[in-house]
Amino acid sequence: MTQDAEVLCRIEGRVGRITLNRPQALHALTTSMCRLMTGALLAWQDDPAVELVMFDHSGERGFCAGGDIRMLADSGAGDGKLAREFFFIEYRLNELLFRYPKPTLAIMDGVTMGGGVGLAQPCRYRLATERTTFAMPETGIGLFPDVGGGWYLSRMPDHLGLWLALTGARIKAADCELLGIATDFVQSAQVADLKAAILADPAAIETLLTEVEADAGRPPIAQHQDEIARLFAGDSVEAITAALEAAESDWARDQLRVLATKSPQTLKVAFRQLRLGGTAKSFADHMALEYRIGARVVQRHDFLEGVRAVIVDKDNAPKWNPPDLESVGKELLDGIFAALPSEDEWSPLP
Ligand code: QUE
Repeated sequence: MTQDAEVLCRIEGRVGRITLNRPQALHALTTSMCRLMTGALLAWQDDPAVELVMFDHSGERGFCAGGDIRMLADSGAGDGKLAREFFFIEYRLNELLFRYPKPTLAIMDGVTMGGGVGLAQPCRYRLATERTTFAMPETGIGLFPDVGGGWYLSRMPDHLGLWLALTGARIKAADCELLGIATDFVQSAQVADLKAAILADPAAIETLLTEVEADAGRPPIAQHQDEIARLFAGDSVEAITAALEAAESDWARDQLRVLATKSPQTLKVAFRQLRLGGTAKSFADHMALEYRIGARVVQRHDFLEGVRAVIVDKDNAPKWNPPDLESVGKELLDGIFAALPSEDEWSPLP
């Protein structure tokens, strides 16, 4: 381990500690960060010196904003090889965490989006603070809500996960608790002491969390839960937008305005992805499906254009192609979801 590595993996006391350390990019994940974390987790899973694994981040801002989007777009504009390699390794890490044999803790004390969600959601303890902002914003850049999004979001009540996936809505700690995204809430001012206490006595984590647990307040989304349950129950993205149009509430109009800015291709991909994710036999099976999607969409127009508009030029005026929901046909979607040649398919770590 070196102090300037992009992720710091070390044993402190009886805790394997993984500190995301790329603050200039809000700790967005690179391929080498995923490799380092996977190596540490594999070494620790059979090491009796490690009782618990803790994920946190260095510095003040953000837990993890996602993935190295510029690299993915540069690769996608060419042969896509490095982008596929990133997804392959990242999803293996996500799946390893999903079945990890030791207790795991993610401290989501800041922005937690995309790739950060893939690290935090499989953890047993998922800590939110008043600084937590959670989102799966990929429909805004023509990507898709990956890292297991199709699995987790489809298992949330009342279509709230589908609402998160389609709109890319940003939510705070109380909503994260309502949705089961966070298991515990503490004030960020308590985080340093809590970490020190867990590092000193990881076996006491449940008691320690209970001792500092605070009230996250009222979840704002509860006000719209019934409306989401009704309006996002449709059998297609078009059915959902039709229901929103018919609803004639200010909130429904706001959702329509948001959806109109998103990639029509990604909206339909995400809808199908969550449908399939909700009935997947295993998390690993589902990640093989997400890899097929990722391998395709990373080379398509909407992702390259979305990154240009939102991340590079920041004009927030992407020109999607296909331009509307009606033009995103079944054949296009079938192609994105189709099996890859067997030698290119994703597989979990042995
Ligand atoms: C969708 C995304 C990402 C995003 C914005 C989206 C994403 C991501 C980042 C990001 C943010 C700040 C950084 C950075 C990356 O933004 O995955 O390096 O400093 O990593 O709308 O999927």
